[in-house]
Amino acid sequence: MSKRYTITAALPYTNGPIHIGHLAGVYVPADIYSRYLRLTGNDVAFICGSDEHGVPITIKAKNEGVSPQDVVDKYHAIIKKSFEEFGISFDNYSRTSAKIHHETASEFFKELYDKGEFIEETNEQLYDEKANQFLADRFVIGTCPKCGNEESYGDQCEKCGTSHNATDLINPKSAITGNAPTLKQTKHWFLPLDKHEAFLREWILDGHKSDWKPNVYGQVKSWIDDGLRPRAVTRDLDWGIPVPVEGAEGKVLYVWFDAPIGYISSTKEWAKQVGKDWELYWKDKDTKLIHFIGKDNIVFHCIIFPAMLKAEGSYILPENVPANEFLNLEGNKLSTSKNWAVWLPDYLIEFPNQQDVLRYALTANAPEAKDNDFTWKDFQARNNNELVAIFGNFINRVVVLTNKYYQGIVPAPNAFSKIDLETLDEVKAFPNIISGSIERYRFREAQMELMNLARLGNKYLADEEPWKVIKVDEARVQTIMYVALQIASALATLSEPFLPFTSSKLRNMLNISFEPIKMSWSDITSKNILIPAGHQIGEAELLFSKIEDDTIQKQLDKLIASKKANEAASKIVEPQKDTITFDDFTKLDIRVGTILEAEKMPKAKKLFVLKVDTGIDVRTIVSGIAESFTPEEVIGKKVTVLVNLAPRELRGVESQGMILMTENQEGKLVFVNPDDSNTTNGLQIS
Ligand code: B3M
Ligand code: ZN
Repeated sequence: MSKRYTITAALPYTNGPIHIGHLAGVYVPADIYSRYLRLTGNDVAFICGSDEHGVPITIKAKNEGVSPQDVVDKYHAIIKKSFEEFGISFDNYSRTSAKIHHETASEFFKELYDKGEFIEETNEQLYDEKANQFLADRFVIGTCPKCGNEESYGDQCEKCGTSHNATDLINPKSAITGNAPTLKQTKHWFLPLDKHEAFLREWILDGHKSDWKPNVYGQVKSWIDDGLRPRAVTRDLDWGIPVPVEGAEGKVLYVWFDAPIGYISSTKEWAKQVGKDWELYWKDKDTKLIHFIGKDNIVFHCIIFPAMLKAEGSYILPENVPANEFLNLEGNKLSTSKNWAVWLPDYLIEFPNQQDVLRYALTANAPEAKDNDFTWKDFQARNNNELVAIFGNFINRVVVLTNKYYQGIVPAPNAFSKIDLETLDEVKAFPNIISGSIERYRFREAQMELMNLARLGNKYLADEEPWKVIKVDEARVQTIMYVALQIASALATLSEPFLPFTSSKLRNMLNISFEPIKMSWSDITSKNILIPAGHQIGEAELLFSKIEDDTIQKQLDKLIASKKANEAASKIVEPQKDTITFDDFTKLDIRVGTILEAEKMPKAKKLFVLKVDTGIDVRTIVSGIAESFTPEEVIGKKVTVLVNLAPRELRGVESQGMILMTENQEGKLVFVNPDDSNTTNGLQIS
């Protein structure tokens, strides 16, 4: 039975292009699901848009010396294009800077405000005196009170997923100036999540224990069990949607308040364009609302947004929130700032027209239940061993042989053998198998089954060997090719959600569209004939081509270059110390000395006890160089010695001076050597 679905995919922050992690985690699964639902006759609104507010965008604009609007204009265009290029079949891709969104979000806030759903409170928030700014969200970094991650943001810890208030952070630091913030009074509006706790418990913890993914359910449960507290939904920032009430000058809506409303405004925008009623997609209880998101978005979609919808009162709640875990790249976390990523625009330059290969590899390795790793070797293997060797090979043989033997006309079958009948029966089972997996959000499994259908076809041809039989039994070959063509035709339909470009090419080749030989998912099971005898197919076209080792090596080299650049960039050059006067300097009595003896100080890893001939005397100096040198390496060495440093006792030994050391470019401790100059950094006294 046809149903109505509103399917949303997380709105990407518009501060950079999209990479494979985004595609694998959210957009490809959401697209597979939406395409599948359309193909099975449902009414689908697949909704997304750019998330253009929030601190990440402001920070990017600051770093680049441009306005936040410049940043979002640039990346909105890039991201939108990438989605189109990769066949992500949104019904609408909007943006949160659109007028319709500002209006929708403002009205939503006003509605809750008028209903008394907010707490208005003036309290102390973190403030950066130097930057003259309140610090919220990504403007502040500190230790997560829950898991101890030292790099938690003000609103959320990316390590444990907890969402908190900025004032909860331990040792907070401004991300703008690095300073410790002070506290300053300011007024904000809070959504009292505690008030919605009972409803959330019942709706999710009791109602969705078995149908929500365990990773999602678990995170939500732990959050609710920790106790819900009021959350500020406004911010003291100048980029965002102005808070639409009196006395809120200079304040905007918290990005996580306005962004999910973006799903609603994007649906409105779409409905207007196509002449539909948007409210059916958000307010009719027969509509199924599904949010596809990444794991760091769970609490916002499972707790905060539903609490907002519930407080408003007229909206439906999500039926499911299938969040994926993270995808890593070659063993390391994907990172925009470290350029450890495969960006979609770059991919298409290297692999033009090979969107389906990436979609396939990402789905085959999707981080559905745990974090997973993308490797270029696996990508190559998936392409060469599966798409080329199985799917492509099967289709190519079918189309080439049909053209060769029958001028491209589907032959009429003769008597079916047992194998033929079993094979045709097996084909009929695939739609249900694949549906079952897709409907449980198991897209890897679903795609594996699709490939199993291609495997079935490939094996059938390899076993029946029409290219041999043709010499002895032409009538039999007609039947073999007829059966093979039915499999090819089933593949054309069933591959559509996963490999839309391939499916379209294949339908062209077989000269079938979904019209006029109307083929839907269930026809494969219910009809005996998918492509009839007498139907004219087209010429063979290559669906996939082999990816060579050197192409893969090129991608790996790119990553190695990123790694090297990161290592170079992460070397911190200590800033110059405060200026000293010449008089200060002349107070130092520096002499050339020779190390006569060196012994490790017992129970002190770093210390040597040295006997040094200073030219004035032979004295004892304790030096912290024992981790960088052996005694043998330093005995006999000419060194620079500060001789008039006040004596100091170190572990019971009086040190009467100091050996001057510094670090070279590789960060290695070296002597300030009177004979040569292998020193580069500022003088450091060891
Ligand atoms: N922009 C977060 C993200 O890109 C955020 C999602 C919003 S969905 C309403 O991770
Ligand atoms: Zn944490």
